[in-house]
Amino acid sequence: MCPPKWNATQQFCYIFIAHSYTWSAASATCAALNARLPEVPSETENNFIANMLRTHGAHSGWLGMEDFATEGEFVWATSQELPEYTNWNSGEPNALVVGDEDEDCVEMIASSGKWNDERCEHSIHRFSVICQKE
Ligand SMILES: [Ca+2]
Ligand SMILES: [Ca+2]
Repeated sequence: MCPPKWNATQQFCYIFIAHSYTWSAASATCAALNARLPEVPSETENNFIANMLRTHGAHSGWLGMEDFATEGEFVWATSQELPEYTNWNSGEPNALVVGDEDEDCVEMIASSGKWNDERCEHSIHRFSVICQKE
């Protein structure tokens, strides 16, 4: 059973927060709700998250995935485990370097549900956070 205002799948509860945050601020926002940024085990969950983003008119949303420990090796943030399921956009992750920042965090693009590594401090046009919990 999910709390009021949370949306349920068979595996998780999700809530949409209409605010643009950096990855670390988004992660802290979810942690404050005893939740986390979405970690995606399957296409079913991926589609559900993408639909939530589109329903709310969001451009994209952060996922709980980063390559802080080893550049180019993206892992789920809470478990630090390599993903079994991925849905990278064509040519991603490309680890683009912009200024002093490499792309170490992962966003889901709402229109396609595809993933892109992005600068963690980039919050422009990231009009949303989705949090996930058991
Ligand atoms: Ca990187
Ligand atoms: Ca990228």
